[in-house]
Amino acid sequence: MHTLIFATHNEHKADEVRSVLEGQFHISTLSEEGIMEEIPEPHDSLEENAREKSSVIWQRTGKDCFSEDTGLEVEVLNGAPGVRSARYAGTHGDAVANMNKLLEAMEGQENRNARFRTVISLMMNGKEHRFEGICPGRITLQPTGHAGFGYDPVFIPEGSIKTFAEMDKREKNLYSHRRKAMDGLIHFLKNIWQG
Ligand code: ITT
Repeated sequence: MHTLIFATHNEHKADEVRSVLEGQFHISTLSEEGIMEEIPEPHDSLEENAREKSSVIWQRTGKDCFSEDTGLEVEVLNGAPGVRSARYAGTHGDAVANMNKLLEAMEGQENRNARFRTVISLMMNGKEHRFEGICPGRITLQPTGHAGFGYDPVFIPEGSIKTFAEMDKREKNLYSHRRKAMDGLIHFLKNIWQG
């Protein structure tokens, strides 16, 4: 089976991606490759940050790899927190603080429209290929559910009445931005590897 490095330290993302791939390709994460340091995300767009992560790992390993960067884009906040989603409240990856800051920023707002956007950057033989996935939905008034990660407890995808944090991985994958971006990646890889 073909192996790809997934340039992430986020085990939740890796779990979701593995459950989409289900035995089609083998995924190896950065910790499994022995790469422990954080890869910087210094740019102002998801596209540039995703490319930074995949190209750093490509240069380091010389192996085919992909990364993804995801942002939550809220309509009344003009697309914020967007590329700053992980560090919206200051500390990288503090999900509770990030959600609290978001709910405060949206207090009294009737327009709760938002979307998750994922950009995947695949590096194969040093050349980049990019895939995008968008999940429209809305922000709840308070966190609900305990599954998933990040902003999942405050996001209801269009077509559902549950937050992502009230769904198991399989159900989240029916709607999710990450799965939609993965569909593009899988289609591309199947064409290359399986003709
Ligand atoms: P990497 O190692 O892949 O960079 P990360 O956790 O730093 O992992 P991102 O920069 O892509 O990931 O994450 C942006 C933030 O958006 C992340 O901290 C989460 O809080 C949130 N996020 C990303 N995907 C999400 C999802 O599917 N559901 C809820 N929140 C999500």
